[in-house]
Amino acid sequence: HNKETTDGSAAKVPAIAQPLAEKPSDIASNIAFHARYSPHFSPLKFDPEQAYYATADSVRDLLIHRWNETFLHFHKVDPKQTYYLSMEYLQGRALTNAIGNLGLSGAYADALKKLGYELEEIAEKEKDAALGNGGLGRLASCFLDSMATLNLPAWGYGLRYRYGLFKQLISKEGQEEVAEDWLEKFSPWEVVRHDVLYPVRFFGHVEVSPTGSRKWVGGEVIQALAYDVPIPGYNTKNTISLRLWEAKSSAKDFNLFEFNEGKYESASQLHSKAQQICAVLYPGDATEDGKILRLKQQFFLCSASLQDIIMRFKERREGNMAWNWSDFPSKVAVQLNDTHPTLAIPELMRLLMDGEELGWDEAWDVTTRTVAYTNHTVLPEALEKWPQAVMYKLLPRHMEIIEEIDKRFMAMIRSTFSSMESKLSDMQILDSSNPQKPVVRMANLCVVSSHKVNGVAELHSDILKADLFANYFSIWPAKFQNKTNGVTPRRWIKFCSPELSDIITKWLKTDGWITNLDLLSGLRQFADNDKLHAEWASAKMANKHRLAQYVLHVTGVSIDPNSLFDIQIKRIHEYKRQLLNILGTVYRYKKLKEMSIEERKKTTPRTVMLGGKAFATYTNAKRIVKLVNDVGSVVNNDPEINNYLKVIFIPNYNVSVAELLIPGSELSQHISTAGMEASGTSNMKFSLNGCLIIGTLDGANVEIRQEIGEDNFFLFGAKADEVAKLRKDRENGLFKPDPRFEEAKQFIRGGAFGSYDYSALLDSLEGNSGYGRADYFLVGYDFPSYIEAQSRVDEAYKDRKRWLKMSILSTAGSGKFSSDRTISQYANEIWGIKACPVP
Ligand code: CRA
Repeated sequence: HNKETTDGSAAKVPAIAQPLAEKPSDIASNIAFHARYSPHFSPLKFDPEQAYYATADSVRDLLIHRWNETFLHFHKVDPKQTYYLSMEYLQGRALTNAIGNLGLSGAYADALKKLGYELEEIAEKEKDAALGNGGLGRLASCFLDSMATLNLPAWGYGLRYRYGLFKQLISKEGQEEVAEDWLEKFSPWEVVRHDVLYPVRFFGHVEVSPTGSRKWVGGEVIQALAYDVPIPGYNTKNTISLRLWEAKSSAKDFNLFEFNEGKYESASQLHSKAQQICAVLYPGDATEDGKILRLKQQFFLCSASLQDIIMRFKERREGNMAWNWSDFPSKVAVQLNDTHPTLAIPELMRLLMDGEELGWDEAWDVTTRTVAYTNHTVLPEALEKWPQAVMYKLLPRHMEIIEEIDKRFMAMIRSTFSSMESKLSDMQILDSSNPQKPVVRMANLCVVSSHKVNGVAELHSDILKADLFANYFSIWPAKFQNKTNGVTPRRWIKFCSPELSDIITKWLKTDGWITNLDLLSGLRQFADNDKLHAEWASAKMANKHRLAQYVLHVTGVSIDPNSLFDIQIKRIHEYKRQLLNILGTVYRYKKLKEMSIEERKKTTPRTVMLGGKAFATYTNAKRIVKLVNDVGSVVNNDPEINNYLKVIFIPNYNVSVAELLIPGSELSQHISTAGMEASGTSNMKFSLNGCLIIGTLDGANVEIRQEIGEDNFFLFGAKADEVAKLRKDRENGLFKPDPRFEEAKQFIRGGAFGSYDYSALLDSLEGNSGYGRADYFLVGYDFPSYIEAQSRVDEAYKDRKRWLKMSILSTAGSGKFSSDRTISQYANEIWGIKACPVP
């Protein structure tokens, strides 16, 4: 195989004896080889877990081979590259995805059969890599898949958290969090790069030289060590990198003298400080210490990544005397995934000015042409504001730079847009309006310093322009764009629903839709076809059976695959209104109780499933989790009702659970208060899998409804532009609650679901809410139209032909929501990068 190492320098590498297997028999011997020679396991055993690791190792050989070729090719061609900076990646499992992207699913399944195993059984041994919280992190992972598949020269950068998102246990008390040890044994998908190591400084002070140049010195210095995860594209050789940084202290930071004197803790102080940085995803930031740690994480990601980017930029210019720093933006695009990596802006300025000796104007020009920012939320609590005092302490030089950016920005407004002067206090980066607690507004820093700013769905981008960033939009209209989110069709239909995928391929007479999702529209012409209906229904039913088995396994409750499977899975948040769902379900239960047996028999049986994690300190979200579980305990054990309704809380929702739930769903709920869900991405996955949506006109729902047709979407609720007035009315006592809403709440308050006191949760929906913002999320206002939309769902489900047609049309209309489309738009309209396929 040494002939395959294309680059001349690699010719020194001796021939590789171990074959890169692609045929089942070779793969089987390759897996056996890894099982035998892996240092991690006893050679006498070949249990499913060992089979997983050995299989992963054999896939890894293939990936590393392609990865090296990709890297060498990019190095040779030297195209402009995108660097995606994100504090979160929700990668989930890698094995099925990697094998599928390599086009080797069948070969691996056959090989494992020879060894006595089913591929699915082996794949389940893998732990989810959950280095993210929710949609934003999963989006980043879908983007990587699309970048690789589209052959784009791109890298992902993130942090290698020791513990990812917590594991959720459900007990009588509700949610419990325990650390999720995704690295318990090891991850076969990461390669540590011992030679890729950068120093990252914290604290210290700024030193001014006699010539006036400034330098950041002192403080503590932690090393950033690279761990690379290969990201294979689908049906291409291109395999790109997700580079995750780990924090390390160096041996010289270990005080052997102190240690020998018995001062163990102080001897290894920096070691434990380094360990803290990447210990957990998103530590709580309510305390001063927590804030510093979170800020340290953010800066650690930004500094290490930029040093790496600059190093690569310089390396590729070696031997070329004519290069100039102003070329940097024609080789490098940096995308900030929300404000979390905002510090990349002052860090790039610092590296260019203090390190490379550029003047302010040149550094500013390079920085602003390089960096672009994506906003993912308009929720005020998620718009980061760091106390200036904390920033001065941790990053003194960066604060100087931020102050200068702010000063120059204000001067520019005064001189060029004098009519905006009255808005300056809103637009400023530094907000000192509260002298007790002056802060840095990270979103403002991003907008001022980026060449492009985008929202993640049309409605959300419009809200940014009209509301959150309206002042900036008036001076820089061309800066603002929309990039509607998307999801990768590989993971989210091809691999998680192979039966349905095969049917689609058969009817479209091509599998081209997997990389050109618009082709799905070709299914429209068959939407009434009885043969397709039969195939479609049987694939859906198989997925429902698989899901029912899983539910039985994790909850002990058996559910009926002939009932309507109704699913809401996402982070638990008041704005996402799981409470509306459960109140609606409680109302349904009460009505069923009141019916005669004959009447009940005419209803549409439903299985309502909810899943999602609540942030550990978010009390109301945790109460919602408990309420769902309590309602489930009563309903599922009520012999009169449990043939017509079941309520299931799916524990520990994560990427691989989603891969089971979504293909098996028929109705999914995307019911946020209009204007609050920036996009949503699971809505796209459901609709792609032929699941119908009940939803509000919010986020990407708006575009999904446009694409699949109004008749195929169960719409209800207030519109985004009505929300402000409805809240005002509510505060002014003008809201008259629907009796059905009162009835549902009363039923819970009366103790129908146990003795737990839900008044604190339910009071948040009343005029007497402790927040002074009664029913801020308009659950009461939207309740009647929600109940009515649910009745329309029940009716539609009774008409099988109609339902199947709607289901097919949902899939047929989902072409727009491929992350391939989203990423092509970023590539063309923001990054200016082109495909660079490995020959
Ligand atoms: N919570 C939005 O709320 C959106 C994703 C990805 C979110 C979702 O509506 O689909 O981003 N916002 O764009 C966010 O994380 C910091 O803001 C999300 O995942």
